[in-house]
Amino acid sequence: MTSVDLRSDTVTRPTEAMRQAMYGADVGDDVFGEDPTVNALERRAAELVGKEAALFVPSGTMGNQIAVAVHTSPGHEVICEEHSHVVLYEMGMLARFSGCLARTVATSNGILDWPAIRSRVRAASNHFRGTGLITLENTHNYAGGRAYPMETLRRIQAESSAAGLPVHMDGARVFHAAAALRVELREIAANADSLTFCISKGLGAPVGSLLTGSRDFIKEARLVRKALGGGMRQAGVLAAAGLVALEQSPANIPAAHADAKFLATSLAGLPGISVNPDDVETNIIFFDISGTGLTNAEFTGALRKAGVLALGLAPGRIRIVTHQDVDRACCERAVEVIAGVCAAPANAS
Ligand code: TLP
Repeated sequence: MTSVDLRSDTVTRPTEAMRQAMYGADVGDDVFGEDPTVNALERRAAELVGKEAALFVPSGTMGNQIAVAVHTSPGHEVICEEHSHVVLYEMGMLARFSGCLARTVATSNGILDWPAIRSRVRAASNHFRGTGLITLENTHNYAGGRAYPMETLRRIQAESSAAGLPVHMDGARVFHAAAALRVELREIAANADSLTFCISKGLGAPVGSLLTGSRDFIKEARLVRKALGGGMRQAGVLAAAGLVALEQSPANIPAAHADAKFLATSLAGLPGISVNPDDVETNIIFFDISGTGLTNAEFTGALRKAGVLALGLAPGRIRIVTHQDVDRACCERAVEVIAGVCAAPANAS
């Protein structure tokens, strides 16, 4: 029996339709701008989010870090939530590549609001370079897939543009935010100057992300992508899967959200586990296992032996993520396995 892989929504395999599209993709050299399938994907991405242009990049990390580099200059301060991907999980590139300083803001749920952002904004002076960029993560991974409320986003947009500060949105899972809030992607994207979204997270494509923004921003971003070694040549074979993902996969997101609620509700009743199902808005669930007396490695190791994969992301904190390669039956199996480990933790340690 194959494992139920809930470690991330990055683990999905390309669908048959994606594989067919990849096989038949028309390609050219994208560094010369001559790959028709990459060009089609970039046009479609820009259209979907309502921006002038888009750039196909190998990963969400590269999309975010190119955006930071284009929006800022060395010495700038970047305001971000303290557990955001851009600051904690991107190999220190904010400092390493763009020479920027992260000004983090602690929140209870991953969501920044304007008063919290304003408390970190600094105009340049003789003593410091000042704020160069605000980044927002939507949905917020480490906060358990939280989506920014639209009114919070609109206020940030209005105030930041009045202050002349650019906003970059790490929308790795912005399709999930749009589905949860029942709004169009472009309504969310309108509140950021640039936005990265991933076709390989929850949308089933094997590789890639799209960085979107104004025509001038993307022109500059293309040069930074090349500097990072992200010029992918005949990348149309990958873009072809991306076009199918954009067409077909958003329809699968509501089921992934319903599965996540099902998982959280089921786990909430288990001994030793603490999780609030009301906190689960999209496809990411974090739960606390301190009450089982097991370490993350013991807990995930016992699950793995029984064919369920989960990720320990902080001491006592386990993450599971639903996606289009798992269905309700898989989730039921995962609950059974987790229940078994909670009922007899001594067998796992
Ligand atoms: N996140 C991965 C891990 O790095 C934690 C995951 O499994 O969730 N922004 C956000 C909000 C992300 O969650 C991720 C990936 C990225 C950016 C980076 O994307 P990649 O992995 O394509 O560089």
